[in-house]
Amino acid sequence: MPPSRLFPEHHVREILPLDGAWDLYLPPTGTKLEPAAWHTGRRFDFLVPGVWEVQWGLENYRGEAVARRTFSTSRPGAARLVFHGVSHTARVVLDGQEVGRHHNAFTPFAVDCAHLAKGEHELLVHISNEHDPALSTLHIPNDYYNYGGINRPVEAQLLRAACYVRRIRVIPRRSGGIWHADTEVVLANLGGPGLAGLTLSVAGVEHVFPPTTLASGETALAVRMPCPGVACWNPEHPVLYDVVATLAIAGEIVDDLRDRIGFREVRCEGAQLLLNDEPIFLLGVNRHEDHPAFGSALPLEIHYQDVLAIRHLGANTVRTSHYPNDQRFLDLCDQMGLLVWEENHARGQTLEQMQAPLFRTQCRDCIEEMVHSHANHPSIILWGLLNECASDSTAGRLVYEQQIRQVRVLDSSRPVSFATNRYGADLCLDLADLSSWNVYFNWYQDRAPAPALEETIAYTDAHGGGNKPLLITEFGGGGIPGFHDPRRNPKWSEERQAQILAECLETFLAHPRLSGAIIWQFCDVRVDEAWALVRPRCLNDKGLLDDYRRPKLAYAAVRRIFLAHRAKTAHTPTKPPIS
Ligand code: ADA
Repeated sequence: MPPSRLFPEHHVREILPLDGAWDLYLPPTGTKLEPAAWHTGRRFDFLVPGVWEVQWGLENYRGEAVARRTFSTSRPGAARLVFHGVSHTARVVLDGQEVGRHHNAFTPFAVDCAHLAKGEHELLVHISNEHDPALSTLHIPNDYYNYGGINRPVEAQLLRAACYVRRIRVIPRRSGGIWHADTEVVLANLGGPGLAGLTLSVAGVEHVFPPTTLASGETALAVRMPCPGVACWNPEHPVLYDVVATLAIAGEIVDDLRDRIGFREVRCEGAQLLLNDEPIFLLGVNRHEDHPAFGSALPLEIHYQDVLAIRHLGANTVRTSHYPNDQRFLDLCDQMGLLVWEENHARGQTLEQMQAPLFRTQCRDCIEEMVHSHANHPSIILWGLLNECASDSTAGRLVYEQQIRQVRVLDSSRPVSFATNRYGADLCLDLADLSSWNVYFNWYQDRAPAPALEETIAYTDAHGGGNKPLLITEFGGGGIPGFHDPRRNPKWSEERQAQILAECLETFLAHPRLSGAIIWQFCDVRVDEAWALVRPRCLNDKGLLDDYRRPKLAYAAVRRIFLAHRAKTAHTPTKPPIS
């Protein structure tokens, strides 16, 4: 099993995991590392995936570093280096040559090498986690932490030929009473023209494409395949099927790629969100990828335990606030039946920040990488973008329009939304398929949930969000773990946090206009020090669990409400089993 997924993606392509022991070099002083003199820096032992903030002495380091390792290949030929996440800006140097650059901690990238010699290779990754708009407009001092390091797995892929299967895309569609798979396979050719034979198998049904001459670059082949007899994917029965593309050149199998899919459709009809034609209600939590022992480089075990905790809570949904998540977490959601709102990486950007030229291109790349790499996950039912950005200005609206259009072009099979807090001023509600509100009734705003919700609904319906599903995408309050004062019941106490969530949930779950309520947030997370004065302990402590995943009072309070709600709506297909 490759370290990056929960199942083998290849049987033919040879995978060399590059996780484990690396060296990390930091500047001898300051935060800038002279590119050619990295070896004169301070050396640390570094475990990949990992962030340098876990090192003693580097807990607060923000600057440049170089991660280095060597690896050996047993034969010469074409190869790929695949990085599932470098936080946050990377320059890749292989055997002394720069071979790739990437920005954004939360999306994968690959470097193709048309020829890699047999033997030992040196791999350097120049990394920065600096807050510098000239480098990254997406990583700003934020209400979560921008770590430094290689936060997701890395692998070298040894190809058997210059042509390989770059990606598979499957959109399940039901028509004429049976499921079909609308598939597209993208082949890449790093060499001269080649005659390729491609076989695609979807849920056991096979399609052989006519032989195709591959020019260099990308070639996309598409086919609609009927898949009779398959079972639907839903949270109660998250049935997954294999998709395998096998590539032959001159009759010899040279490459393969496997993925997993689920047969389900999501759409909005009037004010309802439908999963396989049935209305669903999202009972959810927002989750950051963060843990005090691992930073953003969560090991599989933490992803798994988080899914268990979310299911035990009685939730059926997780929102990947505020960036694309690790594939292994999405794999777990697929197979354990959690619904996912996945979003691009852009939180709380001002209009000025949104207008920086780099912001547009970096968002564009992030969206493309997110959709290309995650589109087959049946658990992802919604794409989100631009959380709490400037949707209250006409110039901001242009950015919303552009990004929503981009998502729809890349994927026509899922609704798109954005979470807004611009109550009374939002100019973009008409653009999205669903209206999604971040509200902090009884926390930032002393507004009782019931009347405040009515006002929010009336405002939404009058400003472009009428006749569309409506979600509450964030609500909650701070709770400092272990701070109890049931008598005075002050803000920041566990009692008050539980009370705020319970009052909001009772209102939200009873309201027929809503299609979901997603709590802020799953667990406490580290934030940037710029937020220190409104974030005790420099953590956003609105978690149901603390940062080490120990439940606060709110967890049990929410669980009671979620379970009671599920018991009342036992007929809906949205209940993952509770362990
Ligand atoms: C916002 C934002 C979250 C978090 C939250 C809070 O709604 O989307 O990232 O900052 O507020 O805790 O205030």
